[in-house]
Amino acid sequence: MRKRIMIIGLAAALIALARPAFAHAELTTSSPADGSSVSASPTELDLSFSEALNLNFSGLTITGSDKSAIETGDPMLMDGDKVLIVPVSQTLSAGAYTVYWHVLSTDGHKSSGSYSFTVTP
Ligand SMILES: [Cu+2]
Repeated sequence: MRKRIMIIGLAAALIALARPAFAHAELTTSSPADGSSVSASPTELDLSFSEALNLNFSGLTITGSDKSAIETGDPMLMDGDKVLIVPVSQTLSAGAYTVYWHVLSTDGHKSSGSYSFTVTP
């Protein structure tokens, strides 16, 4: 327990040190989470970032295991423009899905990445 707190403290210190050089938006959490399994098809994807985003230049695509694109609705921002919310327009069948996100933070920096989750029957 104490070791975990130390590691969290160290990680926080490293993030604090890295901040001036890397102030652009990084994905901090998502729902469904990276590597998670969900039993129900999500109705939306929530991506939390470290910085506020510019909605006009931020978005995502989600693909199934056969690389086919999943239909999504219009993205929106919440919580100080740091959370990108994208409705999922179709029901996801069981399988693995990858989310490819790209964002422009309000400091003018672009960043992108991807993560995956699984829908279980
Ligand atoms: Cu930046």
